[in-house]
Amino acid sequence: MTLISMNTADYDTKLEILNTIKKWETIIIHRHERPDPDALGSQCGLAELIKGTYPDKKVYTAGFDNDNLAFLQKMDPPKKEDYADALVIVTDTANVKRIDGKAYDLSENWIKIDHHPLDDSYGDIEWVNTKASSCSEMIADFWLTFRDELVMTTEAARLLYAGIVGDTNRFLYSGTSSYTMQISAELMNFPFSHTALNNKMNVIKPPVAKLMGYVLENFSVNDQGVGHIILTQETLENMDIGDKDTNGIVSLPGSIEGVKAWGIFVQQVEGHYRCRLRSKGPVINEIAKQHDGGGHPLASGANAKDKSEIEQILGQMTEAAEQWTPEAL
Ligand SMILES: [Mn+2]
Repeated sequence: MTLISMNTADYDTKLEILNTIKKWETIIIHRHERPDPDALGSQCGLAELIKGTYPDKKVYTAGFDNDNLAFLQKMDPPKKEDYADALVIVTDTANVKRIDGKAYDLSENWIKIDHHPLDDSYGDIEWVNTKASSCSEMIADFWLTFRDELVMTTEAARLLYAGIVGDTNRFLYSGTSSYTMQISAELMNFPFSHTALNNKMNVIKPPVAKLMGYVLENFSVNDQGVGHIILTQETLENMDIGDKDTNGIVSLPGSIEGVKAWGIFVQQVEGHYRCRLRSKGPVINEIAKQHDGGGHPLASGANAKDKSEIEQILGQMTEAAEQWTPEAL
């Protein structure tokens, strides 16, 4: 049986995107700063899908390279003058402020493809599907919608699969649907090694392993099930850890008994704290929005200027945790 898209609600938008892609010779794809596998997977996976289908088009990928994710793809950046006559597509990015590679505004023609709750409207065409587990799932769904026309390649399939695995934390998070599994099965039919890819994605550097130990040892949880840890610059320096290495520990506290929601507060070189908020049910993105951030209901980012703002965020999370009743099994 050949799977076709199960997402019929967005058909008109997807068709409009396909027709727009057809019209342009030069296409530049952006994604958010500090990329994760889904940002890179959706960005580079879409680039490969377009190149596989239309070999004559020039397709660029913009943004800074993240060495930790070099096994996915390196950027193929455009020159400034390429924007003069180009279509810009931004994947996995809720607001303009977070777009990586700042030349994006040099084009007048934009498409946004994203699965975050609608925060900042931008783009001439905006395709937002908050039910999708990942933006990579949306790109794969786009392929399935027009599978007679679009050519999926092994490299595109590998990238999109990595994005889905990344954003679902290996199909564990609530965003994982039966459709996510069906799409992933379709991608797995291509001859890349998903085992090798999964192994790469699971690798942690020795300093990160030490940081995991530190987090588990020093993590505190209040009576309402809200946990937190503050990682100061001094702690990070002692462990030879940079802010981007802290990605690997964010989901760690979720498996501790009784934890409903938690925050990892990472002090930045300038002194303020980057806040990574996670939850198993209590909604936290509304809280994140009040502190210079945003994101998904159960996974958000914010910024706190000092420890008293961290206290305030934890207070609000505690209130949300008190109001929350866990789902029955
Ligand atoms: Mn994503």
